[in-house]
Amino acid sequence: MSAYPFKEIEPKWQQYWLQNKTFKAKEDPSFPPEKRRYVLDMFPYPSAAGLHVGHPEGYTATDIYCRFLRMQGYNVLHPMGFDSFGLAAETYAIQNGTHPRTSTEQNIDRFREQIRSLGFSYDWDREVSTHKPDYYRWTQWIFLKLYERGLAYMAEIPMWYCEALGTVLANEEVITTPDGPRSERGNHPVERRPLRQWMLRITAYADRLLEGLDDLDWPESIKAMQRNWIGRSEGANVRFQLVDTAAADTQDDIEVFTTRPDTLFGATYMVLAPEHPLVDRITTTEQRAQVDRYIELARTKSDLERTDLAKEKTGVFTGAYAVNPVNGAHIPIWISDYILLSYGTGAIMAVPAHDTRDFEFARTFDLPITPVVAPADGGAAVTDGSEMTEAFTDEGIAINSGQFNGMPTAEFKQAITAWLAEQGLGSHAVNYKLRDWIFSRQRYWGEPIPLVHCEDGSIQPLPEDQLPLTLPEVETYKPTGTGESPLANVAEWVNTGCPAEPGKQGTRETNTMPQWAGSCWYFLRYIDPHNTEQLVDPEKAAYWMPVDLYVGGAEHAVLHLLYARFWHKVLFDLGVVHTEEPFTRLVNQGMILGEGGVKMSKSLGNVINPDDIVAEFGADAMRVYEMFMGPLRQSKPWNTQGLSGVYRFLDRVWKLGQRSLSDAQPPEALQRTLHKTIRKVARDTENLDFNTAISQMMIFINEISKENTHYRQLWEPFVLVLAPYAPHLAEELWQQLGHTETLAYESFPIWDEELCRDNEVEVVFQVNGKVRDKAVLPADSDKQALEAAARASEKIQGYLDGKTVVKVIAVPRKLVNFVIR
Ligand code: ANZ
Repeated sequence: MSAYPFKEIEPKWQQYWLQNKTFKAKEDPSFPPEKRRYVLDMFPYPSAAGLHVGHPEGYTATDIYCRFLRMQGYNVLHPMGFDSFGLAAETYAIQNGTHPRTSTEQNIDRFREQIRSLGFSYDWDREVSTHKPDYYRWTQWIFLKLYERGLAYMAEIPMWYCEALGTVLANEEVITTPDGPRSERGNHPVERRPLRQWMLRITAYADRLLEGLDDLDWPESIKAMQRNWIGRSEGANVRFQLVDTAAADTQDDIEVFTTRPDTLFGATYMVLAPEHPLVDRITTTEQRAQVDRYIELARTKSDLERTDLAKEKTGVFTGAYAVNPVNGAHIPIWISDYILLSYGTGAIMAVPAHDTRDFEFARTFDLPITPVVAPADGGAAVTDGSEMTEAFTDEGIAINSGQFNGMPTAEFKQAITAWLAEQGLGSHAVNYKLRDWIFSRQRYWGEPIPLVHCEDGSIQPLPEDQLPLTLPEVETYKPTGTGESPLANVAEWVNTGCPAEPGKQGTRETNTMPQWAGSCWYFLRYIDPHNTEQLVDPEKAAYWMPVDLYVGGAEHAVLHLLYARFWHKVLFDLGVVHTEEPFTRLVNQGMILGEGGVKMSKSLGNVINPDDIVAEFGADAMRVYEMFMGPLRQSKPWNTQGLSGVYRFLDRVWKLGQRSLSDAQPPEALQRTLHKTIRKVARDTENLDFNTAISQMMIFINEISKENTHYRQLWEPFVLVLAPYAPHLAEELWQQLGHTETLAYESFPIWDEELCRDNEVEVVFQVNGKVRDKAVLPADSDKQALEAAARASEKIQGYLDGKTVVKVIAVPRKLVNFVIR
């Protein structure tokens, strides 16, 4: 018998689904809210390289899940589109003169082809591309709403600028080298220059962005990253008077932000960021030359380099002194690059006894160290700073702190903050690491910002009925060399009327939006992609939103997900959407590594092209293989042998399907295997544990292959169970069974609990001896099977993540224990 003819089957069913619009989603009111699901993939950037094997991993996972849901009677929205603005198309345009639209749309066509060749069940009538004017019209509309609400503003921001490339660079485009920061492209020197930028006031939403995380079903690690990124700190702002000297203007005082106001008695010096505006005014004549030199040096360093804990501390004394408000001590004021201008007030009180960086700085420059906190557990209190070998950063009990001695840290913080407020010297303060979002790019290939700078100096929004403001054609995509976008060269586009005052002149904003913009809200447009009156019909949005499951790579842990949450909250405030959060459940697929466990990369020559796999083994084999490689959330290496194994499994299924069917009653043992298979596949698919579902299907096929008779009663349900995973093959087999319509909406088989119940035991999963999860498993599961089941548990994965498993103890019928370090 010939091998299974995937080359005929697969295109045939892809055509069928497309022509019959099998997966078209409708807002059908007969589905109650709990029977509607919105399942979303992170849409791809259509790069010239085409799809890589990482894309189909997440896409296959959601596709299986969606196909399963439809068979469970859900109404499913599952769309796909393209994140099609961005730098790569522009760089290509500069090199080859091809319009970015042309190359982008070619890439999109190729991506769409590749995605379709994998048989995903998208509703293609909802496809969007962020570079299309009927899409970005609404991106611009959202920008206008942000502007109206005071959430978009202009500011001079120090930006990385590369003289040689004549352009501004994003942080990601700047690399750290021994010769200072350089451009990733071309390795040219770069420096910070203040440039006019559009900013979005995401900081106004900091607290809501934090609070919203609590109720989301997201990986804890991603939530933690978002919390750190927002970086909320509570403490106090404290004002220090300057000591009257010839140079210093004693009218000024220096305000600092501290999370440890309880250490005020231990503040033995102060440090300002080199760019702090007071530096110029307080520096004494003797120190001026040194200070100026230091400031010049700091300008070329990135924030990351400046705050690197491991780095040698550098700094210069300004010659000025301040008064410590609690004890009247005169303390010297230094500048150092470990203080960032952009955080807190850009100045600190240094407490070397209790802050690691201050400690190193004090040791380097021989500044006094006064301990003011002793360990609460009564451990040996160091009262003399000269005896300290490192800073004591824990909380504890106050010492060397006058009337506050003996007070525990938390209480002292409150007491001193109240005292400072009474004295008019300070107040309770909250600080965020989160900065406002620099939202403009000096580029061509992005959404134009729909604002006009009018003659009278005012900035006027374009009236909504003039949207979309489309990109003009330009002669060159090269940056202007002045830090302005190439759009600045197009006089006939730039010069326009002032929208507010007819007859008056204006010039258009020439900066464009960053690539993040379009991806902040695309999931809303899928809901109503052809609406010319509204971004989305609120009723349709209410039907589908929020997204029930969002699957994509962990590389978007912070920026994309934070920006999208921010915009969603603004749209919520505008009444466009009815939920505060866009994505209820988030799953990050693990990375697919090259054979041998290393990253796939062009230079290693180990990149796998999905097209080759589809051509040689078929789309179903590719899908099943990628899901069989290991748990979805874990990274795993590509393995060609594993792929052949999956291919042989599908080939066996095909060949079984070609046998003649018996309508006789199958033996009970086989019925039990079938029902266990149905149950396992249903449960595992619901939990996205696809690898274990597939192995159960393999077990089933093994069992029935041993029989001489091929039973319809076993085969029909199996074909349906297989369908979400290998849909082309399943459709073909279903047709061979005499059905004339797609199986996409057939009911997923129901298992008989009675038939599943033989010989099962509850097994507990432990990590370092603590029970962390349990599962009901076949009583005869061997050690390997037990370990595999434990590793497939999401809870256990959480504990193993990033840890080294030293030993695995598996006791059949009882437990699995992971000893980790
Ligand atoms: C005195 C002190 C004593 C501090 C102590 C810490 C420990 P987080 O928690 O990250 O918010 N700081 C304030 N502004 C800074 C700036 N612009 N650049 C660098 N460091 C800055 O950190 C707040 C603490 O970081 C502040 O509390 C301040 O040092 C420092 F035992 O003040 B602390």
